[in-house]
Amino acid sequence: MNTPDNKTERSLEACVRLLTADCPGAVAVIELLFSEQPTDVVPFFQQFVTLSKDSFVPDQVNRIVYGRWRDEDVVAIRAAANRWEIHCHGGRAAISQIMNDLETAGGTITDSSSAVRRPDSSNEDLDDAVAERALTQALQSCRTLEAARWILNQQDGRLAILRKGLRSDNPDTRHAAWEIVRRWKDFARHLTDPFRIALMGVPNAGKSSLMNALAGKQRAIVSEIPGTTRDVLETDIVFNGWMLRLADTAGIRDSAASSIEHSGIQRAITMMNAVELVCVIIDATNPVVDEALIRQLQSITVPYILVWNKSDLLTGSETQSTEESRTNIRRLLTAARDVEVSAITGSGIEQLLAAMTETLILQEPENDCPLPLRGLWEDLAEPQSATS
Ligand SMILES: Nc1nc2c(ncn2[C@@H]2O[C@H](COP(=O)(O)OP(=O)(O)OP(=O)(O)O)[C@@H](O)[C@H]2O)c(=O)[nH]1
Ligand SMILES: [Mg+2]
Repeated sequence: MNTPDNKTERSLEACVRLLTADCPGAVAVIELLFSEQPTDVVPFFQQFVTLSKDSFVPDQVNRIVYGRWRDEDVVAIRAAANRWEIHCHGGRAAISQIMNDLETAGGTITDSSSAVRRPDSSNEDLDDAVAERALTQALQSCRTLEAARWILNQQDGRLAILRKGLRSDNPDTRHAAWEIVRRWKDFARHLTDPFRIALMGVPNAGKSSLMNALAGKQRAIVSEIPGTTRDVLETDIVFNGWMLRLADTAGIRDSAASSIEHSGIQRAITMMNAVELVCVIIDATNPVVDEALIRQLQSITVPYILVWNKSDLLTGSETQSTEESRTNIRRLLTAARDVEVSAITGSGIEQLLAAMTETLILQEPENDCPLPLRGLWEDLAEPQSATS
């Protein structure tokens, strides 16, 4: 392969900018903005990159080509006539290698926050600028490869079209665009923000043990003494490309042993309004859910899952009263899902994670759907009815 060491003399008249966050991530995107449409872009890239000859079609905008930059796999995209994007591994070494090479070749490194908005822009230009900024910010904030893929898929101009649609004078166009925002804004938000999930239940049900099992590490203190967890303790995990922020909470019971435990219970109940999913953890060998928690669950719109923990202790011949307690809980609580797990053996943990994400994400958008990323639409006035 060619390397910068045997490169031809060629000065790069382009600005080089890191579009993704200046910290380690799954992928990084480096923008190469030529001052004018380059004519000899193939030899330029060949200084650095081994590309499949057949795949390299420099005249085509939005053409994706795969190659290697020294030892790093890269994807290069001609995003516009004079604008290229190089997607590489998000580690610091890969980013600085490529940026250094481009700077050595004559490129000017510019700040990632440099403005994309020109002061004399028309509304149309502004839509393009807002769309580009929303895309850049989403890329900088996402933390998983899957989220980065969803976001990168948006860079074919569809966001600017969506933005124009939201402001369109044509009521049908405007309505269709706002429908996309209503339908997919939560999905789009969670490409960068974690879903928040509370683990709740009576003391000793195994909430902290389950949090540790889900996180794969000893994050929370576990003990056989009821009332061990006093405060909300959060930890982030990733499942199937989705970020989940789990909150372990104080066990809910009427007879709090201290004012500290009582405060913890109040915080746990308040937490229910701040999350998008509640996992009700129940000791399957002694199925109890506190009445206060049952009342809360019956009154909120947040979905919940019943998680029957300590399945490793089930013998298959539980007493009649255990069975009746289970049936009674299922009768009182209309859960989105019902999962049996063991925080100790790990059995059912995968199913619980799948149940969480399936409850949180009921549907995924089509591949060609524009996503209402943060910053793209919030400043616009949403019409009140379908005909407005
Ligand atoms: N056999 C078995 N024991 C479990 C399981 N999960 C938790 N335990 C045990 O149950 C006891 C209580 O576990 P914790 O995780 O501290 O329970 P908690 O719900 O967080 O309790 P509080 O913080 O007091 O509300 C500990 O002795 C755990 O080892 C399980 O799946 N199987
Ligand atoms: Mg606990």
